[in-house]
Amino acid sequence: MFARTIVRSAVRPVSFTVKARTFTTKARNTTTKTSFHLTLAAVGVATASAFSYAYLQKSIAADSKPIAGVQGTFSERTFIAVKPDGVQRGLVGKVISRFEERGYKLVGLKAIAPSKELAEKHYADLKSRPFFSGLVNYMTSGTPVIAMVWEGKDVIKQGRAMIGATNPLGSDPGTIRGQYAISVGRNIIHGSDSFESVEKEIGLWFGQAGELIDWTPANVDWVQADN
Ligand code: IDP
Ligand code: MG
Repeated sequence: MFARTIVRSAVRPVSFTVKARTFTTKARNTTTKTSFHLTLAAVGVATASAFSYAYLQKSIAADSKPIAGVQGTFSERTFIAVKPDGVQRGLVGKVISRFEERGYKLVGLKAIAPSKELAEKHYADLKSRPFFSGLVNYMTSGTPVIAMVWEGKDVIKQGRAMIGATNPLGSDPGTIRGQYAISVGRNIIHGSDSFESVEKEIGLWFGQAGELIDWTPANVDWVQADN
């Protein structure tokens, strides 16, 4: 797709010059030569782009771990999402900073405006609750959700502790909800509550191969070692 776009835009000026050359014979030769060279250049650029695109796709580190990591190890993972109210309020950076500064490793990140189907599946356990349809509407407002996968020691439990209680009235002031939210219906962030939820939620939001990146932080021993 990328290569096709380049070919189309690079070739367009050539067909324009072809029309103009009918006025004089001399100009025809020059223009034809120029057109030929431009076409060659366009083909060259397109081919190089196609190759480098294929190379880049291939060179991205494949995720070699189970989708949720291994529970109870340094590779344990959790699914964290800044919900649409957090995005509208410009709190994405604050949330990312908290997890980064704590020492966790970001292995997946994307902005996604969830479909109704995705929101309903994500919150399937709350289907019978009176606020369910309002919850789905809020999640599918068209404002993106910033979906993330974080990895590190005890990240599921620690992630929940950092986020704070579901109802901000009960969230400790140092938690994310305790600092940034006042209403249970607009509590800005989601975090998986168990290993089973992590498996389900990462599968829903990052289910395609290659969406999570396995990498080693340079400071890994300074952050994770137990001695
Ligand atoms: P959690 O997000 O802390 O895991 P859950 O009980 O799983 O809490 O609820 C999922 C989401 O549903 C909450 O984060 C909140 O956005 C919404 N929610 C939960 N309880 C209520 C409620 O009583 N009224 C409105 N929305 C609620
Ligand atoms: Mg929950």
